[in-house]
Amino acid sequence: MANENTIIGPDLSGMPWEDKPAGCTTVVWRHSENPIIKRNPLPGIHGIYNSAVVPFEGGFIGVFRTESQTRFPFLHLGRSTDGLRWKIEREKIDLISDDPEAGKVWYAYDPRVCKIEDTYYITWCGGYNGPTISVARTRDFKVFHQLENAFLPYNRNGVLFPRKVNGNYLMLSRPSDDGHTPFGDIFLSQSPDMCYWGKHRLLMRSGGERYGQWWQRTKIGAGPIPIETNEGWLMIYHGVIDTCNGFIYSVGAALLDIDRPWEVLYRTDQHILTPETDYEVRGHVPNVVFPCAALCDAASGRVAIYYGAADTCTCLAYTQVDELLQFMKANSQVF
Ligand code: BMA
Repeated sequence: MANENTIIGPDLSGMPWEDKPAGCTTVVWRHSENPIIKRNPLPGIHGIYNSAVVPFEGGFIGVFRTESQTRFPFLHLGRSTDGLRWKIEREKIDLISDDPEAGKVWYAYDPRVCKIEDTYYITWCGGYNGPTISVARTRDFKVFHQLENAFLPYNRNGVLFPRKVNGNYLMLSRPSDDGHTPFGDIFLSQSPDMCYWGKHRLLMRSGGERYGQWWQRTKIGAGPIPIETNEGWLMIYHGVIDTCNGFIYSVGAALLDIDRPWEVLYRTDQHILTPETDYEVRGHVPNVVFPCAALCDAASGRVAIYYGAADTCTCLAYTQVDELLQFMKANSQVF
């Protein structure tokens, strides 16, 4: 298939990549050496997963959900020259806050990292009398300033857009409950200053009886930072079904209007990645694939998706943006 180069952004030829294996018929394919961060990666750490990676100073840097034997999650910094082999710091990220109340966050998980202009923003699910969206900024990954929580509890999966649209910062999020939420739709909110958030718009509903979308019928949540393309914002997200054996987390994709991103143009009417391999169906929470970051190369249209597998380890999968857009157009249901 011709490569139409639809990503708007920098070239990143050094990012991880493997061509689609011969005979593979799916639009997303797994890295051959998954997981890239395996179970028990460090002494006393039994899992690193649902984590966020960005290019930085000629290599890659990441904010990692790291769990010790307490299973209480914190964020740790990691560095890599190739995006595959990671050196994770033993100490959690130290956050500075001007207002001690804003800094009172008990736990931290499912981070995303978004570069906007010359600043990197980290959003994560922080505990402030229940889960909500916490935010910090850094320029150098040495000093981290924690900002105000974006929303009231309870909320999860806060994902920023990589540039302002119509003068405002944009954030996707998923209002939730204080437990293993059995519902959830994605909303889009705007802020002039990264402190006060409003103009909350319903973006996408979970599937259900009416739509025949059982893989995403229970809840949905945004994944990596949306990727700007010349056809719209490519949003990769997770969709969940409740079964008699618990939740199953899969991955889907949608395309949002570039100037009015609260409007969905296409949305895959089927998952593009679902738990199938041993490391996805076995682990601390079986049957979870949970994407939190994507690297992409505008020159080649390559996309590498980082996802947590079974709440235990960190994996990679690949797609080609023009192929994914074509797939979405041919297999779309918007609701
Ligand atoms: C969600 C979050 C994720 C986790 C998923 C599956 O509610 O807690 O971190 O991967 O459940 O356990």
